[in-house]
Order: sequence, then structure tokens, then C-alpha cells
Amino acid sequence: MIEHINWYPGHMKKTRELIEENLKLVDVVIEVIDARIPRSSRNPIIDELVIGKPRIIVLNKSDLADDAETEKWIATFGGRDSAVAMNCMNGGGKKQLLARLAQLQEQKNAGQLRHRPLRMMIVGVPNVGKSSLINRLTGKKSARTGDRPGVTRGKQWLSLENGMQLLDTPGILWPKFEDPNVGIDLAFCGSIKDEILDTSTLAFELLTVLSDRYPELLLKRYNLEELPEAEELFDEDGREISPTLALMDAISLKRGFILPGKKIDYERAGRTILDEFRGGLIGRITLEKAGEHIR
Ligand SMILES: Nc1nc2c(ncn2[C@@H]2O[C@H](COP(=O)(O)OP(=O)(O)O)[C@@H](O)[C@H]2O)c(=O)[nH]1
Ligand SMILES: [Mg+2]
Repeated sequence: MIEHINWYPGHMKKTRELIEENLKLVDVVIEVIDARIPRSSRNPIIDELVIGKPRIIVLNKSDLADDAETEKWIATFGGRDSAVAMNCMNGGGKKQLLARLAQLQEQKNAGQLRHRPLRMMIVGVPNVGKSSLINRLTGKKSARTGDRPGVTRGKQWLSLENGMQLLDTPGILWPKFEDPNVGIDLAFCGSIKDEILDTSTLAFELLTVLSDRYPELLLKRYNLEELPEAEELFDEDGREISPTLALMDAISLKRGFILPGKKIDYERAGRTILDEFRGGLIGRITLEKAGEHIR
């Protein structure tokens, strides 16, 4: 289910309460983010909420992101004790995550007579792969273990193969939308419906970012010799056109996105570019770089 995204403070308050309530039940919080947009797919309140608890940041969808950038982000987040790259489509990174969880379980039980399984919860903004991670961790054999003594009624736990316990519903956080770039980056990655901008405008924005960051990937994907230069581009009526628009035109011509009357089908071009980016077909791309404020 895609959670609707109308952001208002009421959401934040309710989210906070729900997560605070669940936090009391767990030893560790797993925060899932999108490795392509590690900044925009985080929610600022989570830092405050988890103070005093171990937290592991999962940079999910790392199969779609730039490995070198993912490494930098892991370092930014405090290294391998605090962050792990994952691919929930094939289980990549699961071993590392489980190893870190095992360490935390050992710490929890150090000096204790009775061994207790580690309990954890998963949080994150919509579409980062929370449900996929739950499925990965629990596998096909996942079983609800039902209410347990001392646990708020109605809470359901899933057992991992190693006996650890996972709260079965993830905490859904809302991203911070005050910065318009956050909304745009989330839209690029399909984390919010394409309603903040129309498809061709969103693709236009994406092409602008990609021309700057990953020009060689664009050239390769769209079979182009070079990217249009910033100067001296004019349409047939002599009006100046931007290099990004010229690029969109070039891609459309290559792919035959032409309407009757030889007009460019920007809707189709936009949809294609967005789909190909989201599917990883343009290449492995990180839109937000570690150490930079926006991108
Ligand atoms: N390429 C890729 N896609 C993923 C990965 N994890 C999840 N997805 C896809 O991302 C979409 C959202 O995943 P989901 O688990 O429903 O996200 P949730 O909203 O956070 O629960 C689905 O289409 C998943 O198949 C991943 O590691 N790599
Ligand atoms: Mg889900």
C-alpha cells in the first residue's frame, strides 16, 4: 500500500507517538533509507527519537546507487557499526546486517544469566523497502509469534531464523518537505507519486541533475555523441532553448517519441526517462552526495 503523502503536523505528531510507544519494546531500531537519496529519504525526528538506543541505518536499493557514494555515506553515518548497504531484491547485505545485530544481541546479554533474543523495529519513509526488508529478514517461514507477556496488547512479533524478534509493522515516517528539493528527489525515486510536478517537468529536472552528475551515463544510455552545450541553441522560431530541453529533444528523436505534426512527445519522453532511471537502466546513480547540502 502506498501511504498518501499530504504532509501536515498531525501526521508527524501521530507518527512520533506511535514510534515512541514501539521504541519502548525494542532494543534496536533499523532505519531504512534509499541509497540514491540518503538525505531526502531520512526523517529528522528519527535522530531525536532513537537517542539512547542502538540504531542501524540500512542504505537500501544499493543496487541502484553508485557504490563509491554509498561507501562515503556509510562513513558519514559512522561506519559499518552504524550503517549497511543492502539490496532487498536479492538479499545483498543481509549477512552484514545480521552480523551487526548479533553483536548487539551479545552486548545486550553480556553478564546476564538468561539469554534474551534481540528485539528490533524497522522505520522509514514510504517506498524505501521496509516491507521488503521485513520479508528478507523473516523469510518464507516467517511466523507471527503473537502477544507476549509484558508486551502491549496487539503487538505482533515475527521471528528471524536466528531467534531474534522483529516488530511486524514498520514505523512509517514522513520525509521533511520544507525543502522543495527533498520532494523532488523523492519524486525522482518514485517515493511519492508524480504529483508534485508533471511527468515531463520532473524528467526535465532529472535530466538537468544527471547532465551535471553523470553525463557519460546519459550519453551511453541514449546513444548520443555529446550533451548539448549551454550556448547558441535556438528553436526553429529563433528562440533560445535550454541545453536540457535540447537534450530531451535529442533523446526523443533517437527513440522516436514524435507526435503527428512532428511535435515532440514530451509526455512519453518524460515517462520513459523517469522509468529508466527508477529501474536502474541509465546506470547506478546517487543523486545526493555525502557532504553536500542538497545534491
Ligand atoms: N531495486 C531495488 N528495489 C527494491 C529494493 N527494495 C525494495 N525495492 C522495491 O521498492 C518498492 C517499495 O518496496 P516496499 O518494501 O514496498 O517499501 P515500503 O513502502 O518501505 O514498505 C517495491 O517495488 C520493491 O520491490 C532494493 O533493494 N532494490
Ligand atoms: Mg510497506
